[in-house]
Amino acid sequence: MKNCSRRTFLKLAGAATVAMMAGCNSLKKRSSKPNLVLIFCDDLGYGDLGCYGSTVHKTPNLDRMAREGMKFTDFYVTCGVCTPSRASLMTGCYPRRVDMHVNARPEGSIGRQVLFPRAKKGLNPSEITIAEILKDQGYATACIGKWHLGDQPEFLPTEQGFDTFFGIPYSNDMNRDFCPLPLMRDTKVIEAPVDQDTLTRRYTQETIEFIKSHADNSFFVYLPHAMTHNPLHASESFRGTSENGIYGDAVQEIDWSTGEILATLRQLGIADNTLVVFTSDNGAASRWGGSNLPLSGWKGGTMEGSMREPCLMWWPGTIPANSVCTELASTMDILPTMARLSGGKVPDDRIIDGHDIFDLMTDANAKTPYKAFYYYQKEQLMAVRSGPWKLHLALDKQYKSVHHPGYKEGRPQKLVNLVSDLKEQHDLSEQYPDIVSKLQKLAERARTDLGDLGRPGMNQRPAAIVENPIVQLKN
Ligand SMILES: [Ca+2]
Repeated sequence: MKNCSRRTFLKLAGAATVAMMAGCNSLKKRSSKPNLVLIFCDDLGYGDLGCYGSTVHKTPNLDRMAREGMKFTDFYVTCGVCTPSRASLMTGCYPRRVDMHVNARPEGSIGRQVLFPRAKKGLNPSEITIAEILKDQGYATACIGKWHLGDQPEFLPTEQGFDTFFGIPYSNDMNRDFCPLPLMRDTKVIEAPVDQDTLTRRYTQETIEFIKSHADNSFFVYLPHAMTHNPLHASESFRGTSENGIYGDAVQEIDWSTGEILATLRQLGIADNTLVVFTSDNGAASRWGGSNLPLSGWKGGTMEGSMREPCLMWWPGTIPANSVCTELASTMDILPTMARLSGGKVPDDRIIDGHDIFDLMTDANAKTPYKAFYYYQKEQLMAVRSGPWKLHLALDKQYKSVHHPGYKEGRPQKLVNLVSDLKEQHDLSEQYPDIVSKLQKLAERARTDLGDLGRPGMNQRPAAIVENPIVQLKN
């Protein structure tokens, strides 16, 4: 009897130990902070993925990511070109807020909308980036890819919250005689000009290695691809594989890359503790083979095709599978959302424009936190959206284009309903004067807050200017 009792006791004790261990494990799992992976393509259009309607690109991995996660239909960037769009992603603010809409070229001209090699300007180190918030929460942080928020030493990713940087400091078409396109590791150039055919593959390898070496801790990988920005490149094994030339090959290699990253997370058993976000910095450009269909407009403008992007979010067990979010969200929301998930805080000593959208990611009935969304081009307020309505504002004059400094003639206002008129063709301003007036009031609020052409905003913060930039990239 005693023996039996003892055996029973041992058995029970053993079971209790197992239960306790299981309890510890699940507690550990629940309380550990989620890993965060942010994949940011360059100039990839709304219509470039199979799950967004592309018939010329095969994207089985991204299509599977959409089936296993959430697809956003109304996900915006804050500007149709690289630098301002990335400034928003990193800070959670409109580019106007952080003064990253207008660049300063080495010679001082402000004709362009993005930073050029040796620019005197960069994202002010006093801004608080996503990486800085996550680093404070104990995350290992890596930037693997294109930075484009300043190439001077004080602006590089390693000064903005990233433990490591492997990538190019600006766009892949900025390959100049005086400065061949550099591949950098942290603050050092390791190859120039970089062999661009290899970039997507090497970024993927670096990402997988970083994930593997930090699988036991919380990590944040920011992976801003060089593709599909012109000049287009793909590695040998992807060349000629698509029905859409080199552009399609590059898209398909990005699809492969994403599949490899998700497979790594599954193999390591950390998929259910990792949020992966996949999106793009602006719409496809008109000339290189991309598609923004069914939207109108191209990169560089304020039509939907320029500023609305494909966006997939994947977190098995947390984000419902095969779900679609049609509410308005933006890249500015990534910082507040990731801050919350990490247990960190959104900075409260400054205005942050983005919102925590965890509810949108997990609750089909959640509504957008935006009362209004603003479309700026450079420092000019072009349009405002509220609900389904978008008002293209009446302008006395407007910027010519991304590549041509100067102004062209103005335009009359145009009110469109984005639900019934995705191509923004039919002006309804005469039928809905009350809506026009409401949107004009919202626009005026933005002008007071953030400014407009020739009108300073009240709540802008300065970018940093370097008077005598060090040309540290020239080896
Ligand atoms: Ca871009």
